Amino acid sequence: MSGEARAPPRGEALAGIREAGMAATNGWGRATWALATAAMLGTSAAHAGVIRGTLEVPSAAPASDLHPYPGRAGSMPSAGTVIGAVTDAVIYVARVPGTPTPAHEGDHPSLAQRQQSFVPRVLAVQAGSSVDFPNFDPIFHNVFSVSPTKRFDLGKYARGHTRSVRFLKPGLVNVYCDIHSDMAAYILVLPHHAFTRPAANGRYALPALPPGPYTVVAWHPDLGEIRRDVQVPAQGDAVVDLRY
Ligand SMILES: [Cu+2]
Repeated sequence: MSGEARAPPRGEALAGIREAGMAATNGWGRATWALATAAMLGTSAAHAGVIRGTLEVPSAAPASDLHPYPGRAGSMPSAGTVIGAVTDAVIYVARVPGTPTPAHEGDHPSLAQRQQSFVPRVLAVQAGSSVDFPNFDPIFHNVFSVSPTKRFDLGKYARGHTRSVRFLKPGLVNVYCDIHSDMAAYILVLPHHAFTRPAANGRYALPALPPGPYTVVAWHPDLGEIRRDVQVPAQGDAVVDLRY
C-alpha cells in the first residue's frame, strides 16, 4: 500500500487537477491522441504506452441502506443512488507532457435530470468543454453550483429543454437542484484529455501517453483519492492496480 495517499472525498480543491492548469479537449480517440502527442513531441507514434489496470472498491451499498450523514441536506444522495460504485470513479494522470490539445467545441457531455436524479452521478470533462443539462422529467428542476471552480444557476426549465454550461477551470464542481435537496452530482473538470472511467468490473485504460514518469490519480466522490507514481516504458504498457 505504500505510495498510496487518500484525501477527504468532498474537498472542493483537488490537488493534481490544477497542476497542469491548461485547457484542452476531450473525446479524441486513443489513436488520434497518440498521433497528435507524437507530432507534438517529435516522437514516433509507436512510442506511446497505455496505463491500465483494475480499480478495486469495497462493496457498494444502496444509499437507502445508510444512515443520512451529517452536513448540508443538499449533499444527501438520492434514493436509488449507489454509494461506492466503482463506475463512479475517475482515473486520470496528474499532468501530461507538452501543451494539451484544446477541447473540441462540438463535444457536449450530458448531465441529465431523470427520475429526480442526476444521470450520471459523476461526470469527468476536459476544461473548455460545454456540458448539457437536459431535463427528461415531467417536473421542473433548478440546477446550480456554488463551487469555486464554477458557480452557475440554470433557473427552472421544463421537460424536453436543456441548458449548457462551459467549464474552463480545472477542479471539482458540486451540482445540486434547488427544488429537490436530495439531488447531487459531481463534475470533475480536468486540464487535459488523459482520463477515463473504470468499467463495472473495475478495469480501466487511460489514453496512450508518451514514455515517462506519471502520477496516476483515482478520484471517487465517496471514497476519496488514491495517487500512484508509474513509469510508462518506451515499449509496452504500464499496469497500475489500485485499491481503496
Ligand atoms: Cu430537481
